[in-house]
This record gives sequence, structure tokens and C-alpha cells, in this order.
Amino acid sequence: MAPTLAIVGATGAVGTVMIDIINNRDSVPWGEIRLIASQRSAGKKITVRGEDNTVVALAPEAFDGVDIALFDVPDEISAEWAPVAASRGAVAVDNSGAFRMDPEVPLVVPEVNAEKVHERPKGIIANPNCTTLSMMAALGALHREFGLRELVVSSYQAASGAGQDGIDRLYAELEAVAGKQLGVRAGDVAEALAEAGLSAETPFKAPLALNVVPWAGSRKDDGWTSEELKVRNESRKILGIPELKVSATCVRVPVLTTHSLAVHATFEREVSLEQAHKLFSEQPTIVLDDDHDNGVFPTPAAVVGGDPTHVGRVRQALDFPNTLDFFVCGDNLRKGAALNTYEIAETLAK
Ligand code: 11C
Repeated sequence: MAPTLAIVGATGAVGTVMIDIINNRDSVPWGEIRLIASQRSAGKKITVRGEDNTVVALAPEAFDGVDIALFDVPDEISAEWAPVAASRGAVAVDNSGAFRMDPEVPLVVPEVNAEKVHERPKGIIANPNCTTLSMMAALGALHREFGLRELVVSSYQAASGAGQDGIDRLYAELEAVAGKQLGVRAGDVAEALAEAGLSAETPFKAPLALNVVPWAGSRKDDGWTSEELKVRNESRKILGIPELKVSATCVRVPVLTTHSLAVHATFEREVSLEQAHKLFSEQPTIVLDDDHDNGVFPTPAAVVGGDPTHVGRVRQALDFPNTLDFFVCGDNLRKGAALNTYEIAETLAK
């Protein structure tokens, strides 16, 4: 019998992208697709593969008969409900941060470690943070060939990483600064936002319009942010290199959707630009946008809304042996969240 798929958080930002992905697949392996959300959204009708599907309320019985439950909800909801789904016989694939570093929960990127979906003693599989995910297809391909040893990363993260609040805030800020000669005097952008009635309480800790903000996530010890530690810890776990040396600086930029990363990666073995190009070209989920002579490189505006990771500006480091520098862009709501979660479910269904 075809497996039953549940989407928990079906009406949220990532759940909506998930349904879009399902609706645009040529075929899906599922029998029933059950949409689950909070009591507030129960009863709402959403079109899935051409048919009206009524959202049901999150409750233990909602998981009865479900084979795979995809969770696109905040950490605390996943922490409570993914084990409930698992106890009812479903495999829970969780897109929150609740279980990622649990040693009994695999953290999966199908291009890198698909086999881990079978090692799930808790019945839960975790999906990585979108910042980590955006570079994993590229790093996985390079690691298999050259053996990754050290990673220095700067992120350029989109506002939608901070959810609907982040999206709304960036649009409001752009409207407040539009058509004005700002960014010429310290504090003039903040003043314009205040004049437009925007609260000083922002998801970004500083104005994002006409600015970049070297802060993403929450405050952790010794000056690090949660995003920077996630990049370090999750990269180690996905790639299976517990001692991988990682240093990340996570920065928010005034881009709506699509995270970018500048990656400086050092390997055990000698690398070459030609080999790196070949590996990226052979990876079906990567698009290589790297034509130095013709100014071809990836940008968020050209990548948003698509599934692949785009890679460009690939260079062999001049002063560091066995080291490549490159730039990646990936849609943080698709491969960074809904798509990878869905691909884990497809891997399970196979
Ligand atoms: C951001 N990467 O851009 C975050 C959003 O751990 O799933 C995703 C947080 C997470 O703000």
C-alpha cells in the first residue's frame, strides 16, 4: 500500500513551500497526504495535487495510520510532538533544531549521508539548519574526493530565515527608506525607520535596509551566535568529521529569500580548480555558475525559488595549500528547509 504522509505545520511558511513542492512533483509515492496544523487552522482547505485537503488539528490521533510525518514547526512544538508521532508508528522528519544534535537522531542531507535514514532508534530524523544546508551538497562532493579538514565560512543570510516576522520587517524597512537619500550619515537609516513608525524591536537587532548585520540567531557563550555554532556542529555531524575545524561568521543581509555563503575549505589532499568544477558539475543538485571571463556567478536574486544549490567564484587559494574558496547560494525555504525535509521522506519511501 502507498505510504501515508503527514505535514505538521502545513499552513506555515515552510509548510506552504512543502505543499508547493509536492504539487509540482511529476509523481509522488504517497497514498494519503494528511495536513496537520494548530487548532486555529483546523478545517481550512488547501489544494494538494489537484484535490481539496482539509487541515486537521494537531492531536495524538492525527498520526494514526501515518507512515512519515514531516514537522515544519517551532522547536518546542517538535520537541513535544515528534516523539508522539513516533510512538504512533510514524517516522518523524523534523525541520526544527530540537533533535539535530541528539546522538540517537540522524541529521540527514540525502546527497551526503542518505544511508543514515535507517539509523533512527527514536523514530526521528532531523533536517539541518538552512545556513548549514546551503553549502552541504557542495562540501559533500568535495569531501568525498579530497577529505575536508578545515572550514572558514561567512554567511549572507536572507530575512526570511527569521520567519514571517523577518519578511514583514524587511518589506516595511524597504518601504520606509525608499526614494530617500539615506546611508550618508551615521544613524540616518534608524531615524527614518523610527519616523515611519517602525518599532525599535526588530528581529535583526539593527536596521537591515541599506545595511548588513553581523548577527543571526541567539546569543551563545564567548561571543558566538546560535547560527554560528549550528554551522560548526551540524557540519561535523552531517559530514561525519567530529574533529572538523570550523569557524563561521553569520551575517544578515537585506535579501528576502536565499542564503549565500563564502566558503574557504581546506582538504587533506591536493585540490585543483578543474577537479572542483568537475565534481560540482557531476552533482545533480548543484548548478555551476562559474564563468570568470564572462562575469557569471550566483546571486540570491537569480537563484530564489529554485531547488538546486548554485556554486560559483571557485578559486584555488593562493596562500593556503589544498584549499578552495567559493561562493554558494541556496533558497533557504526550499533546499534549506522544505525540500531537504521532503527529500528525506522520498529517500525513506524508496
Ligand atoms: C536563519 N538559519 O536564517 C536561520 C533559520 O535552526 O532551523 C533557521 C533556524 C533553524 O535565521
